[in-house]
Order: sequence, then C-alpha cells, then structure tokens
Amino acid sequence: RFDVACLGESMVTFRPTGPGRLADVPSFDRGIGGAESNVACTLARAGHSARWVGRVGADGFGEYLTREIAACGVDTSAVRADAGRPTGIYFRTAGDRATDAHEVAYYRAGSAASAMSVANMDLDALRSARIVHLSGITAALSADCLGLLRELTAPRPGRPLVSFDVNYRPGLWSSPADARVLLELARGADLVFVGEDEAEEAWGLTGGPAAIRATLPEPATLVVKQGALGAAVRGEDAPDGVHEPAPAVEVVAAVGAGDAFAAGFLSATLRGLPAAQRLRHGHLWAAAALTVPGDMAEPPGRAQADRLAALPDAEWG
Ligand code: KDG
Repeated sequence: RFDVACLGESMVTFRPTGPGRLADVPSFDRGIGGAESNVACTLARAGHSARWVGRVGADGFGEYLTREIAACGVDTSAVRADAGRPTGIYFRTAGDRATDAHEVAYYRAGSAASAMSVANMDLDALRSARIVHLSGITAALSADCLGLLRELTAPRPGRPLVSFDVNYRPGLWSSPADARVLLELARGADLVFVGEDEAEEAWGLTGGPAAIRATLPEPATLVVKQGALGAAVRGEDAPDGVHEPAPAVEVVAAVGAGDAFAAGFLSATLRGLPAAQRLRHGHLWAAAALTVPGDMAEPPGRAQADRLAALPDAEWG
C-alpha cells in the first residue's frame, strides 16, 4: 500500500538561464514541474512510498517527465500516455527576489492532462493509498478534471485520507468567482492546505486562520500558511489552533515551497507526529525548497529535522 498517491498535471518547465523578462531572455533550462508530482517526488526522496497518477502526451516531453519523476523513486505505473494530445509545458522567470514578481506562461490548454476524467483514470490506483493528495490546479484544467476532483473528494466508505492543497493559480482562472469551486472541493477533503493570501484572493476571506476556519469547518485538519510569518493548524489534535513561526531563510525562489511544505506536513502526519511538529516539518521542508532556484530540493534528513522540530519554542526559528 502506497503511503501517498498524488494526482495532477506535470509539465516540462523552462526557466531562463539569466535574469530578465520573457520578452528578452534568449535561453532556458529544462526541468520538471507540477505541484502534485513535486509532492510525490519530495516524499519519495524522503523514503516514503509515493505514486504519481497523471496523463502525459505520447511525446518526448511526456517521456522525459515520466522518467524524471520515476527517477525520484516515485511509482509511475498508473501514468497514461495520450497519443492525441501533447504534454503541457510552461515558462517561468525567476523574478524579483524581494517581491517574487515573476512571469508565468503556460502552454497547457488542450494538454493530455487536461483530458483526465473519471472515465479514463485509474481511481483504484489513487484510492488504494493511505493518503490521496490533490490540488486546486486540477480543478482549473477542464470540466472533466473538475469532475474527477469532485469524485475523489466525495464521501465514500473506507476512502483514504484526502489531502487538498488549494493552490489557487490566478493565471488558470478567468475570474476569482470561478475559483469558488475550490471552496466546495476543500469542504470534501480531510486535510486542507491554504495560503492566507490565496483565501483572500480566491474567496475574499480576510481575518486570518480563525476566519478561514469559520468558513471551512468541514475538513478534519485545516492548515493555513502565512508566508514568512509561519503557519497555523486547526483540527483534531489542535482544536484551538497551533501556530508555528517559519524559520528565517535567504529566499532564492518561492516556487515549489508550498509543495515542499505539504510534503513535510504529510510525512509527519504519516509518522503520527503531533500538530506542532507537523507544522515544523512543513517549514523545514519548505525552507529547503525556498533556497534553490527550481521547484524541488532534497528534503532535510529525518534525524536532523526531527531534532529541530522538537526544539523548545525559544530555540526554534
Ligand atoms: O507549485 C509549483 C507549481 O506551481 C509548478 O510546478 C507548476 O504545477 C504547476 C502549476 O500548475 O502552476
């Protein structure tokens, strides 16, 4: 039984080899991206059994993506290649370090992954894991993809723990009003990750973790990320909420930090660690991703992360 099965679109990503705007930069480095496969890869690198379920084109980019994700130690046996549609790709500038202002150009409309549906995906490959990890990105890809998320977040006896990262990507939605559906999906999950900024942008919710919890009381566990301020969890073993500040790091690129945070929190959840330590694992894994230019970093070693996660409050951060 896999610890975690992640569903989502992965793309070949192109990052400029130097600074500048997309209009100006002449060359790019190739890498892999995709929020959910980032989570699977990071968990696999940390020794968990992880599976990624998705669709790619029957093309060179699809082959490259599947090979790279498998090379992280992730099971890709449920990934399907679609002969009629291409693998999605995207370009992303490094942007400004202080503000994280960057450009993103997606070439994913009509991609193989956008055709994922209840009819063509192996739902048992997901439901047989201990945790199914999903994200709001999938909801924006097509009506079929949204239907797939609805199916996986619907109540069902014996279903695995359903983890949902809201991952609001404004470039994928025609208006924030459409992203209200993310609230509906989050309500069906057991564990939800959301940024305070996303909750405001996508749902107009201000007032921090308590206000978000008031609107989203259904998930057994709600994690609200507050950027450099830290993160808060409300749920089963933290009914009144626990907040943990984020350690200060020299940020190179914020991309992938949310995925690393989710992976760290999920790893600690699988290991039965208490709420505060789950948050701290999230922060430590995110710190590793924040200090590299690409989407993914090697997660911190377990012994060291456990030692830091157990520090008294005064010594943390
Ligand atoms: O979390 C990082 C992702 O945003 C990136 O890998 C690309 O999945 C991606 C997306 O759809 O934005």
